[in-house]
Amino acid sequence: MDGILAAVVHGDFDPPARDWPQVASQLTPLAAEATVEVLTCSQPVTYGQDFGYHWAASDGHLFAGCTPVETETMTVADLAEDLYSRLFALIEKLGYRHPWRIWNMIPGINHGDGDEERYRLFCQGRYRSLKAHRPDLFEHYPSASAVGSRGNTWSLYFLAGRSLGQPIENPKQVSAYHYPRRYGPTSPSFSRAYVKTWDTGSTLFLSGTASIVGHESQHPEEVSVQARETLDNLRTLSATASRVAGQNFTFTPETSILKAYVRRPADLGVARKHVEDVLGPDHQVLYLQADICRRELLFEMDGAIWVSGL
Ligand code: 3EB
Repeated sequence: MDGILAAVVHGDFDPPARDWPQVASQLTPLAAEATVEVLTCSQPVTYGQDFGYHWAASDGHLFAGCTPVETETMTVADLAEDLYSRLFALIEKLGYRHPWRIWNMIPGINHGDGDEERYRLFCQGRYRSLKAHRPDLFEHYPSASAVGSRGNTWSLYFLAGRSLGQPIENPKQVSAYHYPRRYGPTSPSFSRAYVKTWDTGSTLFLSGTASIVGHESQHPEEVSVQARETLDNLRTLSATASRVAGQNFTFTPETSILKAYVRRPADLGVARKHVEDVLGPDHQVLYLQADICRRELLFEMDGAIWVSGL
């Protein structure tokens, strides 16, 4: 099959069976009943299932995803470790050893107090798996998002390839993998962004980006200013990536896609107004209800920018 790599389904929609992976994000769109993200590809694609993941592979890259239901038999950290260990086994087996971009949707991400918060336990499990299987990725992590879903089903999907890309950090933010102890016993294993360049162009993957400066959350409980700070961080990231990679990554409706994660559905209007003030009204942004990995954060965005024709 030439053309479709995968579909990521947001919201209440059960697509008819297809050859390609169809992964439910477990998140609900705020401005539509359901939205399907279709990942396309200009090369022939083959499909399969291994280690609990549905995958799609072209010559250049691999997509895979899984949506395990959480049961009481495993702790959050053990489940995260298991998902990542199977991810590493899969990319090893298929020969796409370099993860570029990972999305993690974690049920009840803010449940539990202090170091027992589920996000912190997730970070521990992810780190344990990295340490066991891929210490070469330390501080050379893929781009990622980790947000909270409702219900008891996880969603983890990713893109990987046969060659390395370039991790990018945000000079305005402490690298997440250097966050101080107060955010948890194991700092989060992701890079702020990741550039992948090949023959026909270059893609900048932007990690989940929130209203954090240094390592501290800014403007707690104020969604409007959090949106501004988030967009400012995204702009700093795209400028940094452009300099590092010698590319011109810009946010235009033709060259970028964005998702916005909004914790409280009632904040959609305010969040959207601030996004449109900065990006203009023509930019397509997919608004999803999601919990954010720190309780005081109400808003986060991620996305990608591409440049074609090198
Ligand atoms: C932050 O900047 C917000 O643990 O993989 C953003 C993106 C966040 C990815 C992850 C967490 C992750 O710390 C949270």
